[in-house]
Amino acid sequence: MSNIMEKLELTAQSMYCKKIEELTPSELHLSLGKAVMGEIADNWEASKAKHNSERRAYYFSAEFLMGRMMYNNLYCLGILDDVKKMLKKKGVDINVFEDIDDAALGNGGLGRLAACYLDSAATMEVPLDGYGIRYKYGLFKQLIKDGYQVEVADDWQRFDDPWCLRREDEAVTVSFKGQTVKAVPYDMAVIGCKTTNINTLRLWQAEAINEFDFQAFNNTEYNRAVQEKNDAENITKVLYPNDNKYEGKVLRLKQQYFFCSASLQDIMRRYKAKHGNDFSFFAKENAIQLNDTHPVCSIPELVRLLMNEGMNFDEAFEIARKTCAYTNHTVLGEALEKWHADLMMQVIPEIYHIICLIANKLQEELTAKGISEDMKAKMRIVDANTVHMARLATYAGTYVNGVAKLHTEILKDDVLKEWYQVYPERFQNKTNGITQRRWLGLCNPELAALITEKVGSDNWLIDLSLLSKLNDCIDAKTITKFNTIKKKKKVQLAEYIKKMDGVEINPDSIYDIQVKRLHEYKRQLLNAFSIMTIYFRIKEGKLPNWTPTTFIFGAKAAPGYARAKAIIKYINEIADLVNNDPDTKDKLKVVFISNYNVSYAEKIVVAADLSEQTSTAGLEASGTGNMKFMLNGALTLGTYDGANIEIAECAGEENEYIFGARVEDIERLKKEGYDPKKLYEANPEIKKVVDTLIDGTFDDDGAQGEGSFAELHNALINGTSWQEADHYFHIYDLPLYVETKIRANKDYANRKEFGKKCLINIANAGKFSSDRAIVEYAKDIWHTSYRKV
Ligand code: AZC
Repeated sequence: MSNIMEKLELTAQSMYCKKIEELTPSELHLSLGKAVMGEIADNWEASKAKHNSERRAYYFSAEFLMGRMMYNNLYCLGILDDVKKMLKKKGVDINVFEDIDDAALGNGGLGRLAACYLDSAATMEVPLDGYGIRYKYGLFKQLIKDGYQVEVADDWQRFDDPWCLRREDEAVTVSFKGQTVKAVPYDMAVIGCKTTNINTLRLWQAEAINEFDFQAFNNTEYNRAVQEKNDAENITKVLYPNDNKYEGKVLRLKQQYFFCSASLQDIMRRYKAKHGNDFSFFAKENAIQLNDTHPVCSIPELVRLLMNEGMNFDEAFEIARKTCAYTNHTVLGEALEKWHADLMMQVIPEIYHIICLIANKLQEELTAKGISEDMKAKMRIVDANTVHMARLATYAGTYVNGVAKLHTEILKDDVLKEWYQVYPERFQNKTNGITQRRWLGLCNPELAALITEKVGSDNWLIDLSLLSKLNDCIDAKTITKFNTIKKKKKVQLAEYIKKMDGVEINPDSIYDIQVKRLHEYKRQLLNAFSIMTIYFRIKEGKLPNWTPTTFIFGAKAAPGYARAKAIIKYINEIADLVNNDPDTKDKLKVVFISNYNVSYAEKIVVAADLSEQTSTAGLEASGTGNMKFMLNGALTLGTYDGANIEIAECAGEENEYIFGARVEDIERLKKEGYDPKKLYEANPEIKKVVDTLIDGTFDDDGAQGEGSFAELHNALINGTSWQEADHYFHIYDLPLYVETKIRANKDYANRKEFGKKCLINIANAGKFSSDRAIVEYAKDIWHTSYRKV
């Protein structure tokens, strides 16, 4: 420990000629980061050597949503409190690191899951390293202006990046048709908890081979002089800001191929250093997990690299097939990647050629198995000039997994139905998880201390199943302690919201929170409608015993997603109305916080009473926010969907607020012919609420029935040429949802009973640790070693 402070002093001195107390926050961040990196260097080297001597796995992901690293790293090293004290002695408040931006190299659930998995693998001593992209600009920052989302570039590296080591010596080249670039690795240490194990996240940055063309410069062609540099750097310039939506752009395909090729070359180099040109051990020593289809061009790329080593196609294919496994994260059609063959041919023709060979091989294999022509047609990897990446991944890999029980069932019965019929042994479920280090230990030290007291040790940090011990100590005293902690976290969140968004909220009100990406299927609009319903009822005196409630929203919309943006504006219009109406302003408060990200989430999930998880049944693959809320004692107000189902199974449905149509109901409604217009016309309360989109209640920027609110209204009631009315079943679920919300509101008044439910949720959250999930991957898919706790 004193070691760290000495190192810090030296770093501050040598880098800035300053004493610790004189450093600016960003200088302190860099110096302390460097000091920590120095401290862990030996363990990191030792871990690398160990992983290199055994079977190991790699997590390939276009996104790693790491969040802020400083607190987490100090926490996992077990020195956060000490560093805090030592800094305090120097008159420095450790909260200065709140000025440092998150590393937001991901969009939402999929990227954050990758980050939780790296954390868990390090702690569970699974030899797993991550491979991804070092975007210059991460996910945009969100401002809210006049109720609208405004996007600003996220230049996260402006604080420098002490956690990454640039490894120039291990750079490789990646070629596209007509362009060859350098891929430079940056290594980030992923520090385990209560272990000396440290894993690595290697992120690739694209750079030019020749940065500057002097000839062109001399000819006064200044743009051409730097053209190669710009063209290369553009590849890793920015993260595509889409969540659950595929964008078939050349640059995106380049990003994917770029990091896959670089990572595979890296793995091959390491392998060759051990075994030379004998590739017979490759699949025995390496497992590659493909995080969604974004890295699926790894399969043909691995085949290509092996063929370059002298292997024939069939041999190379067998190795690739035994090495790769694929995780699916969504059933939404618009998110399933399908690349246009022409585009692929234009960018990576050799890869396209290999995909065609794989596609033919599949057809031969299916013929040999006696599969019908009809089914074979449905399984084509290349069909009508389109490459189906999920099919490629399912065929050319060991396993395919869904991310919650229901989701895996839907893959088997629907999305990948034919595949399940032919290759049933390949399908697995791996319900998602979250790391309890960041999502409880670090963000809720007060609750963590209570848990440690009750469990008898802090071993829950590495074995979350120990939480079940809490089941035996849910007494009046513990409930009171829990309620006191919750109140404290609510006060802290109120202060933070005041500071960040300038809005005052009442910590004695219920905090009913929905934070996640904005998407129609997640149904933030349903939540908005429920608030309007309650607003009208309060005004009519129909809810005399309503406990004051603060509805908190946080959500980024993809910049090109017009409806999502309209929903943000609509929520902000509701906030304006209910927060200022004298009849309701003490009973309802609506806040749309801006720039929801990992660091904001750490303050939010700890303060929630109700966790809104309102997706249309069958559409949210799992959800992981739901788990973060549960672990911190919020009750789920949600549909029977994704991991909500398993949450309710673990904690008991009587301890959650589950509402609405289930998958079977949705199927039935679709079959019968769902008619939202009829429901809307028959129910004056629904009509009044939905019509606030068009009746002048709200200002859609003077659009008066012609703008984005009217478009939302029309999509709900009439549908469009490309989508049936109310595709996401808002109108059907609204009355059920409102009644459930009112029931939760009533229940909250009984503080003891409600607190008891919260504690039961915490006690039964053990399953949702990403430690459990990562060990399942290690056992069932990768067959690597792991820690026995
Ligand atoms: C998300 C799913 O929507 C979410 O339900 C799941 O919890 C999460 O992955 C982790 O598995 N999917 C995505 O973020 N998908 C894309 C393509 O962005």
